[in-house]
Amino acid sequence: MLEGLECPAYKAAKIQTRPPAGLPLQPKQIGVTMKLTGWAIALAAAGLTPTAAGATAPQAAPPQAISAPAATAPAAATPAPADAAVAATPAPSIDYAAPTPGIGVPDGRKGVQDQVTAIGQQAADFHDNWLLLMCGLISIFVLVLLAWTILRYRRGKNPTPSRTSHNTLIEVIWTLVPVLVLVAIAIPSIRLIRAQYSPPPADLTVKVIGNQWYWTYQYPDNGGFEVVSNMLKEQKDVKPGDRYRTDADGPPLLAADERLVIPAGKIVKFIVTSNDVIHAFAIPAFWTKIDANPGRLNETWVKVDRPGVYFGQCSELCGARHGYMPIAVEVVPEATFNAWIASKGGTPKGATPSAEAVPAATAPAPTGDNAAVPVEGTNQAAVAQN
Ligand SMILES: [Cu+2]
Repeated sequence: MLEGLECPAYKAAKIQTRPPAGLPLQPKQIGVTMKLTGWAIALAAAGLTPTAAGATAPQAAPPQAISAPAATAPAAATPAPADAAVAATPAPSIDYAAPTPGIGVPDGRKGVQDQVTAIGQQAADFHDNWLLLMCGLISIFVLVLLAWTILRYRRGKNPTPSRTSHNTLIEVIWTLVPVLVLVAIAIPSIRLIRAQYSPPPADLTVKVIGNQWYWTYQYPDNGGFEVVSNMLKEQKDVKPGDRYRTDADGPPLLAADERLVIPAGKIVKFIVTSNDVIHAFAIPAFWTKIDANPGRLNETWVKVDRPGVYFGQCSELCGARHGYMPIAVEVVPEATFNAWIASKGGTPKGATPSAEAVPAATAPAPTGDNAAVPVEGTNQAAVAQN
């Protein structure tokens, strides 16, 4: 839908702001890029009237063509379905687990998802049992006070209003009580922020990179291999023989062809950055949300004890296909994690790379559909369609 609304000025600005491949952005360039992006957004907003949308729609490619390249690029690189390609890698791959309904997946319930990290539980408790309680009590108090004033002091009941203008006791109360309310909110908030931003030493570091419009996950502790993760499309949207989403992969718009796999019970540090525009790495069940900025490394961490699949999404408006860059995290026991690493050509942390693992780790392309080749394919396809 959004693609059709993209105005030519926005497209032109996006092409201008894309840095040349291989050149890191300098601070000055980032400033210029942000300025141009700002103008582009303003121009895009100006063009988002129904008339403008109608006028630009015919220039846009048909929906299938737009949604096609990202997810089919890996399949195009390897004509066989992705499952077959994974099976052909040197070490045995792991079977991805099916998601558990209601855990790590939105299921229509209101409120925050069930939290699976200690910080998430602390934060959800603070929100549900303290913030909401205080909001409720304050709202009821104000409502009752208002109703009482309206009824008791209406003109019919109180024809001669009092001319009292000061009351020291009440003034002290209505100054002190809000201060106490703020202190009662600030203390647990600051405690929570301190816990979030002072991570314990990491057992594993994963570099998370946002791209328009997919994620790449690098494992520097495990030989530096990279996983490219694209959204899985529905069966009706793919060519016959290409991989499509099934319920075992996850819900529509959240299932990804490759998952971010991490070991259970370990401190995992995520270094988050971007290759193009600002994205955001967010997984609701972990209480994790952090911006992926080009030219910057942001850091967050999780420790998940429960093995399972947890879904998130890019949470920063990053362009036409912003809604199609899900994050699928699979938490597995350590043995399974090591098997998965080996299947991707990596090595367990601290282990000396074996003779066979070295070339695979330094040149991930031969490992098949998830390696460097689809990055180019996907990116170029995405650029070409704009
Ligand atoms: Cu994004």
